[in-house]
Amino acid sequence: MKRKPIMAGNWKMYKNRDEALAFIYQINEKLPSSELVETVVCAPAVYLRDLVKRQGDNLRVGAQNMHYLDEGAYTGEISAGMIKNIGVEYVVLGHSERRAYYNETDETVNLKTKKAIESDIVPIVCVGEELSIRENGTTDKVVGEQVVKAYKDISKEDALKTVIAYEPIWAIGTGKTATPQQANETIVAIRKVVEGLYGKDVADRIRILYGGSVKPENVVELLSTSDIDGALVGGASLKPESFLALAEAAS
Ligand code: G2H
Repeated sequence: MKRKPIMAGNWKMYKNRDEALAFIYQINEKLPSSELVETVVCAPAVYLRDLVKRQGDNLRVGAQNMHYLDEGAYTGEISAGMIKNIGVEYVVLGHSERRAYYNETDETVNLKTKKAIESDIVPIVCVGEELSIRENGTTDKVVGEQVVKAYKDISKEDALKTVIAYEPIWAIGTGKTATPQQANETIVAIRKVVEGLYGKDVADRIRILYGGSVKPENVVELLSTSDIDGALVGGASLKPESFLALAEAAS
């Protein structure tokens, strides 16, 4: 089954406005066709509108988080409606940094995933294990449970509107990449869990990305595996030339 690859940059809390705009101008014309790869930049919220206005045909913009409610007295939060309204088309949900520092749980990831789907925003649902889990051999079980909880009460049709990102926590920003075999094996296991929930057709069609110290030097090998459909990239997505090389490799 041929799945369209996705190359998504996650800028986290980096870049000032000038740098963000310069980045877009530098990559817009050079990106591979969106018919070959979906290229997405997930930027800090304050730049989203500026980036959407300047995105070229082959680039899309994503947020890094959103609330699961439509509105309310939630100081500092941003709703799905707000980001949709300014043209944002993707959102990263359940990133391990949000799980670790901002009380994101499997339950809130599920609520946010449902709200993103309802708002016609593509959720990039992150799952991943800590080093101790990898070492005690329960990765597939732990990551599988995260997937099951994230997709609770989500229909088959809606599940197909989502993207999963497998990001082993021990490989994030550490320079340690899971080997292509390790990453692919866990992604195969995630696909099995999806098959258990929704059947083989959905499991064959849903896109599952790898994230964790992906860079131009290792992306080709990662993407040449059977089940890795692209990458969610932090550090290496910050430099235009490096992000272009990643998008090119995925095309
Ligand atoms: C994992 C990844 C992006 P990095 O967090 O989501 O970051 O590529 O810097 O490990």
